[in-house]
Amino acid sequence: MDLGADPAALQELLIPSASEHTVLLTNVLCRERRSLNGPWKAIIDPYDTGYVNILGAVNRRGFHRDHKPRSPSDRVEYDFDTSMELTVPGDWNTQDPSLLYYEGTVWLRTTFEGGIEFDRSFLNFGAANHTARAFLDGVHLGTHVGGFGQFAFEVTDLVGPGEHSLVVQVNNRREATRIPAMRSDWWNFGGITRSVDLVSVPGTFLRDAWVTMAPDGSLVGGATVDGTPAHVTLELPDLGVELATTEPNGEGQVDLSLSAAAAATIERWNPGRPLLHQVRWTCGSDVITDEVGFRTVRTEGTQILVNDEPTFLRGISLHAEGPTGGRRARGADDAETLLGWAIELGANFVRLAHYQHDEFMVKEADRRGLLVWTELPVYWGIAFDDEAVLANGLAQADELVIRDRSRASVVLLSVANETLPGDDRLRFLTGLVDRVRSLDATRLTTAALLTLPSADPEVHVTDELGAAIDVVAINQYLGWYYGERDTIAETRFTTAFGKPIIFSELGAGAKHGQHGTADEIWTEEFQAAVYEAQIAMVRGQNECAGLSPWILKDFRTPLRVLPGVQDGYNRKGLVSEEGEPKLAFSILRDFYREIS
Ligand code: GCB
Repeated sequence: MDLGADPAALQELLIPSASEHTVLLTNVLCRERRSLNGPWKAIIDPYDTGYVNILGAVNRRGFHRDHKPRSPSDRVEYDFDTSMELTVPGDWNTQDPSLLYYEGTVWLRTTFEGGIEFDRSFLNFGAANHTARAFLDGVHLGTHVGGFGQFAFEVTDLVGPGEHSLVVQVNNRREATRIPAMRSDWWNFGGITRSVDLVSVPGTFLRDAWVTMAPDGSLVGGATVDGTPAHVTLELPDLGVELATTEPNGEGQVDLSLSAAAAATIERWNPGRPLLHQVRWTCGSDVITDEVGFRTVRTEGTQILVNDEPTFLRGISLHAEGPTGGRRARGADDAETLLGWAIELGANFVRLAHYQHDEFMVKEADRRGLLVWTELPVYWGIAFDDEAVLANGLAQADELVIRDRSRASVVLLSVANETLPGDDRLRFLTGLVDRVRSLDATRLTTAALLTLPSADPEVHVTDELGAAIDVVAINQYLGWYYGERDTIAETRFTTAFGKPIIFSELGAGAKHGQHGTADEIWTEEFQAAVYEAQIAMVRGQNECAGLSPWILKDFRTPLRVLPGVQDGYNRKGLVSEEGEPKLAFSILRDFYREIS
């Protein structure tokens, strides 16, 4: 190919725009697996020279080959072995000061010993932001596009005895046709940000298996058999339940159900009182054991009902940022600390914004009895008129929903945050809502809607997306971006939809340790006063079914540049980026204690 003859084809070769050869495995944390986490070797490649040569063709000695010189005169202009190290999982931005603002390509390499006792093997990635192309011993495995979803590649025929080189090209450049797109109020952490595992399974295995409780109290679920068609059984040993399925359909899928009458004796999982039952899936020699809770969730008029009880969502929003150090969150320990803070706050609900979080978070929420909102990164400035963007949005929706279908904690599935009304946007987002519902009809759909300043004490939300979703979520910043603080208490939010309203965002910025009067911006007192006024408003707002103020912890963002105050952090946290509580933490905690 002549370099420059077809710039679009060249660009596609440099950084692919669509996923290829990926598999979505669920229940990975319940499976036999070998962790490939740890120090990986890394080469920074801002000009994307690692894969494609100057003639526009794949470089036969490119970085993906992890090539070594064959003789003393052999010219190889890279060497993973002597290159820098980056820890996986981890964002690259906070591991090396020169990478803090880096947006581009980094090549990461690990080596591991092959020789697997099981019949089939998959390399599973918890997430890599944003586009990841993987190579095993130079063989192209495939590509994943989307910074927060889980993906795997089958490597059964490639992991024989001996040492193997796994190279992953990760690119986190912002693009107008990615989701999220060019601008977001959080750090564009690049890298392999969640665990990498070599997962071993029998020849025929359950690629996916899930069970949950539907709004009518019945159990529904399903499984996907990969391999020779075989029967699947689901046992709930402590409940004496055993369900066997029919033969899988042409796609290997089976459905499962247990009537509400038969499921009536199952003791429920409740927010604050989590109860998990052992669940065992069997398909031939493949056995998966998990702990699953059962609860119903539905709406009735303007209320949200959990186990048929009206339940007010005492929530808080979270980014996937670790408890300290302003880095990407990862693993079970971060999940335990972050959700522990939410529980200290008196929360029964967390909004996991603005993209899918680590699976450890929802597992921990199941264990701690927290209700969860999960969310797609469909955020400011998406190219709603682009079919390829919609295709990627649908793929990200599949990943968001399918991974967590057995999690009792997950009750709300959000398709978007603050998108401007318009025909293309409505078509795009209703497409996502339909897809989410087709994958899982047992949970509630939502989207965080933008509300704009209004002089009127009654804010009437008319966004037509409200007709398509189950719960109308409202982001509003009265007392911060607009509105007088002393008029917040009497403000009323209404909608034309007769559905529950939750305030998915509200808040104000404060620098931890900065004190003054409630009229001095950036002080803890100012932030606390906004919370007091907002709480007064919530008390008087009959249709309100809950809130998830913005946000638990100060988080890194390039949008916040005020020296000495923001220094690259959004300061709306109830705790600082190092976990120190601000005054507003106790204001919200006291309110939650009072109403719980
Ligand atoms: C919003 C966004 C959130 C921002 C927040 C803010 O409306 O949804 O991502 O971080 O406001 O602090 O302005």
